[in-house]
Amino acid sequence: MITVSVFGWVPEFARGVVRDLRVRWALEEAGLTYKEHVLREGEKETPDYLALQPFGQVPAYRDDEVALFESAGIVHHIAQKSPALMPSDPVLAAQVTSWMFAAMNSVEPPIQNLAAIDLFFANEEWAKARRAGAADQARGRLKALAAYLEGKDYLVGDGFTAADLLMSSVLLILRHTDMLDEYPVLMAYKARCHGRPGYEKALEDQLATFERVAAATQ
Ligand SMILES: N[C@@H](CCC(=O)N[C@@H](CS)C(=O)NCC(=O)O)C(=O)O
Repeated sequence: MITVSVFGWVPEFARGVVRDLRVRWALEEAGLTYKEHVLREGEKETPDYLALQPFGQVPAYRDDEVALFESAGIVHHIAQKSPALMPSDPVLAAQVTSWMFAAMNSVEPPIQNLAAIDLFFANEEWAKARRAGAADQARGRLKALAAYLEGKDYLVGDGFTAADLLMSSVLLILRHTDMLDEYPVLMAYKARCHGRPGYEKALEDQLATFERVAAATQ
């Protein structure tokens, strides 16, 4: 049985972008069922949980063979089991893996940096001074990604892969801005990826958990 650790509560701005969404989505695409482990308050700091996720974050993942953390590492593990996420052709598979790292290492950091400025530090003087530079850095990556995706539906080959799952999840972090509107190619790409039933189900399930936990604690 596959288990994914998730939060039962997060602030409104984070609902629908918590990183267990990527894992839920990958499992939906792969057609694998899972159960949630909803962390109770304070559980993420316990030795048992830190043994699973050393940074006390979600998601953590467990199946009959391995216990894993880091959303991209987990998605990669799931993708190895599923042609819906990873092509069988070794050259294409290597390219997918490369793009998965690109999503995490080249695109997510400037986007996450901008989101942190906007969502956590907006009233700090240093954040106000830094915001324009951080936005420029994010735009630099978006511009390059849009140029690469021009004329393509997906990052690698002809079909959706784990690379698109991660890249479109990273673009979602910008939902509190209208920055993506500047790149119609990326808007269309994100809509293409997020129009998939697997994404919709994963999102619905993440949001349902917050509702269920809230109802149970009232
Ligand atoms: N690089 C990690 C980041 C995980 C992460 O940032 N998780 C957030 C939720 S989206 C979290 O658990 N935040 C609570 C905390 O850091 O204490 C991954 O992709 O799994």
